Amino acid sequence: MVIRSAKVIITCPGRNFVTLKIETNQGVYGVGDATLNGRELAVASYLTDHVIPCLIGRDAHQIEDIWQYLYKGAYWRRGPVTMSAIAAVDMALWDIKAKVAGLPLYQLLGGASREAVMVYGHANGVSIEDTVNVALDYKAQGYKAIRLQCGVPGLASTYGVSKDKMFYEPADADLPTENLWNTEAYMRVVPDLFKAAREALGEEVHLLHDVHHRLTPIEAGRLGRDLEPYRPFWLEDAVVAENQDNFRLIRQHTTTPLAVGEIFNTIWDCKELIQNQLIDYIRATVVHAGGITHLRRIAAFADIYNVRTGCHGATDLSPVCMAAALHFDRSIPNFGIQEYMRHTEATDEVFPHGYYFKDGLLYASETPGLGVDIDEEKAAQYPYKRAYLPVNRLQDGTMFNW
Ligand code: KDG
Ligand code: MG
Repeated sequence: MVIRSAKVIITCPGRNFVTLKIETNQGVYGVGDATLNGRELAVASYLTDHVIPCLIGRDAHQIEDIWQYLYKGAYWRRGPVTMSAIAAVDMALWDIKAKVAGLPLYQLLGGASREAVMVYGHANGVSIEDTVNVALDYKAQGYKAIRLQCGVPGLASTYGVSKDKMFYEPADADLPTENLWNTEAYMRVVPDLFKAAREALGEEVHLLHDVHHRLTPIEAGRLGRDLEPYRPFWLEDAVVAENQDNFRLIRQHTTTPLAVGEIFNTIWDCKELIQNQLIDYIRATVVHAGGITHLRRIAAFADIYNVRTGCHGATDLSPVCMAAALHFDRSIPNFGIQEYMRHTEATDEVFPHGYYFKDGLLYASETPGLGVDIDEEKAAQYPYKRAYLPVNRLQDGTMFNW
């Protein structure tokens, strides 16, 4: 079965998504997510101009060899653009293989290690009270884990706190929005948020928080320690991670579990973090970390160091990526949790899928393949619209860490 053709589909049903569709000479096709928030067209070009010509005529079953060919053969390795493009090819090929086998993908990845996967939802609010009220709604909907983010007193806007309670979309403008940041005010409000949330929500529900890389290691150590009485499930992206030793310093000061990795692209970004047991959860996900093939390698490596997975699952990861992540999550032994942010209705219509949410868990589709498709006619109704993630500055105007 050889690859006959492949194309890139760009659509914006509320936000931009880039999807690769690979067709074989036997009529079977597969889809892969290639969305890189704020840099979508770079991946689209990488695929159309540089990858697709090399795929035509190859055996669609040779997933591992095609992965190695695209990674090693390009000479220029790693990076989000390259790895998102490779991921899209990898997802589409796994989709094809599972369709041909007549099995939902998780069956080809070793079968189910669990029936369904625990997810966390996002409770956002301008104030502590607002956030706690939204978190109570999530609890009432059956969520077992909830991420808490609230506005920082004195700051007009804060990255990670959405204006919309149902849908969170950080890529909000034709040119980057600029937010201001105040570490001291932030370090005061987050422990108060967790205290109020524990009191309102009780002991059973897991509580998470994302720092979005806005602290130094010693500040993160302090925040982790201040949150310990409220037993957070994790503290995410506490610091920037280019210097993996940052996490050693945090570890010396707190037992709050640490999660990082949504912007990682390969195992090399987290090798030291994992083998030195400096983190508890690795958040790399299918689309930005080289597809199912490479993410399985990262997870297997993490497993021997007691690090569990917590795949990124924000709205910029399309339903194609979410479907792939759920088959992966369902199969691996060291699954921890899956992030889940609802897509808009228009997105769900462009990407019909079989996965569903029930009682705090997501269930992977049981149809052969990934269990997700793209409706090309509907996709064509939503042309690409440039959108950027915001930029962060300290109040004195200095460009900040992340
Ligand atoms: O593209 C960036 C977003 O996906 C990211 O800001 C969301 O931090 C995020 C998260 O944890 O979902
Ligand atoms: Mg995050």
